[in-house]
Amino acid sequence: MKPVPRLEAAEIHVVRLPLVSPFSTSFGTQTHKEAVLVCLRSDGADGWGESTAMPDPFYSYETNTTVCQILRHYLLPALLAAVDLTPPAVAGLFRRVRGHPMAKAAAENALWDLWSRRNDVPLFAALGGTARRIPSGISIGLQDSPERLLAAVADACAAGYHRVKIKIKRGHDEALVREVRRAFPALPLMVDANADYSPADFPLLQRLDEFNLMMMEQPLAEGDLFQHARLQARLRTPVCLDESIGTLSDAEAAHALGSCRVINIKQGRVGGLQAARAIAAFGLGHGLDIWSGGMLETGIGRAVNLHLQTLPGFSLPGDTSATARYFSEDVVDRPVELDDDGFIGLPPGPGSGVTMVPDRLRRFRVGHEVITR
Ligand code: OSB
Ligand code: MG
Repeated sequence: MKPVPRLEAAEIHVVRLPLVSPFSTSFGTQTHKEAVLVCLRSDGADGWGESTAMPDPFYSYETNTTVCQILRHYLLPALLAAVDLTPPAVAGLFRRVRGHPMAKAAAENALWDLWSRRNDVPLFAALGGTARRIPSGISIGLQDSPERLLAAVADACAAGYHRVKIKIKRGHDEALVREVRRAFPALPLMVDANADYSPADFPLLQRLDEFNLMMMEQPLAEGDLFQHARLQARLRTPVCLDESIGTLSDAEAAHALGSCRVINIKQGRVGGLQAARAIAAFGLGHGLDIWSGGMLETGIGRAVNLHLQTLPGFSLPGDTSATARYFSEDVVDRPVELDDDGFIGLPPGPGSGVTMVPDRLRRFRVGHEVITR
């Protein structure tokens, strides 16, 4: 790939957007989306990236505070100092920093966007993907009552989502899944536990086999590939790993151990698009189903997730749903919408295809800093 002209400046913006409705998982409830955005500038062009970290270390150890600190002191200075910078070279420049994949992904995403805008190609083409419409999927948070859950699933079906994921946690599982399955016998349905269960719960998790779920996402602890393998051996339902897969070697180990049959790739969780692409290629070559997760991203990260899903290996609908489910106003245009048949078109034009709206950025912004050479 052709290098971008030397970067002139890098900016960190922290935005906080109210969610249209609260989103609850086994680890907590979010009423707002607070995200760290990175803007890279070179020769009159801008590239934007978004971190998938949250304010609290409940999904992963990173927080928006650690993301800002790692970007400010290590990652953005490394990009500003680099000559002959290309997106695939970023992972090498960042290698010295241990961990912090969400900080790395935000910076790398911004460079992919900048590179493809400067070269007047859509992001999917820069990544080597094939233009196609992306099948939508939806992740429905824990609800206050079974009636509300059934209503939310009915809404999702009416909107045309290709598959429905519902969150479960200890004590809010078997009976809920039974009711949803009874009301929607043919629905492509799956559950996500966000690591809430332990090996003591194997009997319960085995009873979920009865409901013909597409998969069971991250039932056990993040670091526990061994117990996931023991569980998968006892289940007919495929296990899908989310939190457990931080690197390509995690995917290799999970496959070798038989810990899962499916991987939810979040490009933020694995350190960016280059790493996500490598894991998708591994999945394709080894019979693992792969799909793209989501982290309630603003339009910046949501567009990246759509482009990512044009790559070979993304065999199942992901968690990319319509912007209006999350935000009444986003920081970028245009919002993601579903076609009549539940597909999502790629944002048109070069780069990620979405455009920052400066007035909205200013209104939602709770932090801003400029890093110079
Ligand atoms: O486990 O996939 C998850 C949101 C925040 C943190 C973790 C998860 C999720 C989702 C929502 O399931 C996916 C989305 O709608 O973006
Ligand atoms: Mg998950």
